[in-house]
Amino acid sequence: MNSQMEEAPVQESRLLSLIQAKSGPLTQELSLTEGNFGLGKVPTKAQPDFATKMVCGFCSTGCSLTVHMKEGRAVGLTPSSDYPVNLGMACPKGWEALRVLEAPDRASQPLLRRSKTSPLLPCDLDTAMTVMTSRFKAILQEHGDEAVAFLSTGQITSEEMAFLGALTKFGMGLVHGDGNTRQCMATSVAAYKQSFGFDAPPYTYADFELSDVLIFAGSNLAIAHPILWERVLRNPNSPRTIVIDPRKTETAMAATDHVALAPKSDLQLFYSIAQVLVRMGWIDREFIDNHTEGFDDFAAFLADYSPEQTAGFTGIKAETVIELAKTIHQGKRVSFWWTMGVNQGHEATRTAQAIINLALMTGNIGKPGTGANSITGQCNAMGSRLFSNTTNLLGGHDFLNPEHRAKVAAALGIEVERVKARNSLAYHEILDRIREGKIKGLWVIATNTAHSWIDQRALLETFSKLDFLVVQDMYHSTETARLADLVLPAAAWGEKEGTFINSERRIGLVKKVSLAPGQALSDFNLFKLVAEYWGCGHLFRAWKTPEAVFQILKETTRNLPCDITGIRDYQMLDLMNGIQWPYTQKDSQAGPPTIERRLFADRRFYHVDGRARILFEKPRRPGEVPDSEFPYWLLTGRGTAAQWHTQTRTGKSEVLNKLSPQSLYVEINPVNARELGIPPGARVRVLSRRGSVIARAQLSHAIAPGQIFLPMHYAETNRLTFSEFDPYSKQPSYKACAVRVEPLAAS
Ligand SMILES: Nc1nc2c(c(=O)[nH]1)N[C@H]1C(S)=C(S)[C@@H](COP(=O)(O)OP(=O)(O)OC[C@H]3O[C@@H](n4cnc5c(=O)[nH]c(N)nc54)[C@H](O)[C@@H]3O)O[C@H]1N2
Ligand SMILES: Nc1nc2c(c(=O)[nH]1)N[C@H]1C(S)=C(S)[C@@H](COP(=O)(O)OP(=O)(O)OC[C@H]3O[C@@H](n4cnc5c(=O)[nH]c(N)nc54)[C@H](O)[C@@H]3O)O[C@H]1N2
Ligand code: SF4
Ligand SMILES: [Mo]
Repeated sequence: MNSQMEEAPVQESRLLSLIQAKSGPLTQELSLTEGNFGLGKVPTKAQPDFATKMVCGFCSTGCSLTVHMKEGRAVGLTPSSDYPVNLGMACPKGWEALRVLEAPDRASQPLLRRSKTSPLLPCDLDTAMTVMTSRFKAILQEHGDEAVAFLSTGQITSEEMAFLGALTKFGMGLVHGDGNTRQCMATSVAAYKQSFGFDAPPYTYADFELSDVLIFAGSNLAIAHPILWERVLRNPNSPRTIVIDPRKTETAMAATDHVALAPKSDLQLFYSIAQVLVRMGWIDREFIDNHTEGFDDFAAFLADYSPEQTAGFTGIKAETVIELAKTIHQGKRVSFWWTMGVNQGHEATRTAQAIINLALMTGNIGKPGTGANSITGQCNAMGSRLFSNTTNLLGGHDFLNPEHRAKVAAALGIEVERVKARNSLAYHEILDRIREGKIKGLWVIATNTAHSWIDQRALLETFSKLDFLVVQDMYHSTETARLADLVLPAAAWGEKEGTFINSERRIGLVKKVSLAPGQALSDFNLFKLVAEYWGCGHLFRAWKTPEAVFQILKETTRNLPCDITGIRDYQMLDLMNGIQWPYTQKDSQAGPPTIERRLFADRRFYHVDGRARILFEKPRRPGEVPDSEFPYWLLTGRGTAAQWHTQTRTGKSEVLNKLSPQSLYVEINPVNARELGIPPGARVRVLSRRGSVIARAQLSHAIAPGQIFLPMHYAETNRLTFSEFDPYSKQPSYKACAVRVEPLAAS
């Protein structure tokens, strides 16, 4: 190993300088100055202090944070008061966003394991790139183009996602790559595509304040999207807020109504609500006749789902269902919102569509305060849905459609033959192929699979089959990075520029306000390096900067529902406080974008005939349900507004750690605790057919008897979960499996 290289800043390497000459700067320098929006100029210490706005890098709410710069460095932040999303508010994670960049376990140099039994040791970037490209090439040569795959994320910029997708698929010739958005948003994507003809969440955040009835299904908004919950609280109409969740969550406690249904009984519940609406004639016949397809079959199907028939399964009394239907009928502006309680399920796509059907049949769509509204999770989940080039071709196109391939190739200026007419496998199918020994090389970017994937025992066994695992992360200490053969050190949010798309389709800007440690490079620059070392750098000569890529991505959206050809450049995004898609070139000729826009105001959906589809299917039982051996339902999800997922970032903040428990706890109903002889705070063992974990008992009436809840922020939780997937979206069903609880001797 070359120790000089280890010390040397990136820009001093001769090889890297040569690459920069070809592919644009890889520099570590800050380029942000007042007035240039982070684009190009080098600041000096003499420069006056200033503040600059950028979008938060945690959740999909997409709050704007004003970062305060002193002598060219970020010294603090405050929530931006003039941004239409957060209106001066931020949650604890946002406030701590700069702090987590400073952690001692930041990946600051590449780490390489020279043999399967050696430890990970520092190496220089040249070695890292040479080893990575030669190992992957050797695997491809021996086993074919399906033998190397990647797993990416909803947490890097759209420009980076697009670079990764284009590099791997058009440059390196890979076929398979999926992202952690499979764990999260795949159901919404499948549901919207089938129902509306395009993956199109229709709402704008103002709808939270305009509804008079808001229904939240499987969403703990107060914890997972606290600023959106604040928007609900600002609603001046004294709205009915109805939370459909087996647990009495923080959101349910604050809502006007809580419908505590049995886990995974949503589909039956929504069908019974629909049944009442039809039976009572509480439907919008004009809207149904003119703008939908499939209603009559649905109405006939519903005969078997009266509230009396479903009550035994859902645990919800017929009167409550009738009351719910009546509330929807009487509401003037009814909005339906859903998140992971719906998306993560064995029949998730049909459940999401059962919600969409309620909005369609009552005409609650396309108008202020209405909609069938899926809320996304990660800061750029929506960006990954459009631009990750994994299961969709760039821009929301289809790999299997020759016209789409030609259009995207033209927008990118590459030969169309490079765009293979092959769809990627989904996440769990990639893992299956690894298990079968068919995929031997894997590149993991900005996701912590070895904590967040379902059924960890199987996952770890699967990963051990890999010949070569590359993990690209901002920390070298993540559960997944520790398994890697090569760790690539990534710059983080705040250390790079690009765009994110939030839940309401608003494209916002992130900026480089801080320097990445050591040799860490932005994912964008790491992709550039891989392209050069692979020998396909010539394809990306125009991809010099994130903004140059943004211009290319704009072109891929032309004439699609997500057309953003009217957005001039980053500066326009900055000045307009983000812009929602669509915003076409034609729109831009009519004037600047309005601050809030929703879809379907014209009642036209994206299927060729302009009609939405009403889709339904007979409910099924989940693959695992409680029995005498494992008598409890295990629910999982977010435990606190202060922690983010696998805690790699938020776990580094002293403040956030004070706001949340440091080790695994299990919520258990006091009645069950008494039966099991478990006093408050006692240590218990939770067992499923796949493993066991130890947790502290937190007794709470928020969890129903017969159910327990484990937060996903602790690595242990997914040792218990059961691999089952929705057949359409292939999203894991994280929120339902069977477990047993045993008291442990006092400690
Ligand atoms: N603080 C914080 N905020 C976050 C995140 C984070 O890690 N921390 N992550 C972000 C991401 S990526 C996402 S996807 C979102 C997730 O946001 P949410 O989906 O709101 O969060 P979860 O807690 O995963 O799940 C929501 C609820 O689903 C319920 N649930 C479980 N099973 C069922 C069921 O069968 N039916 C119904 N109706 N409900 C059920 C759970 O009890 C839980 O309260 O949060 C985002 N925001
Ligand atoms: N049991 C259970 N499991 C779940 C869920 C559940 O509800 N229950 N929810 C699922 C859901 S919805 C989601 S979204 C997933 C989330 O699962 P993950 O994606 O695995 O969780 P994160 O902790 O967000 O991992 C992101 C990783 O990227 C790194 N990172 C952050 N920024 C950057 C960057 O700019 N560049 C690079 N290269 N790395 C970066 C972080 O350090 C971290 O290691 O978990 C899923 N798992
Ligand atoms: S609500 Fe989400 S986007 Fe807003 S500050 Fe918190 S984590 Fe960031
Ligand atoms: Mo998510």
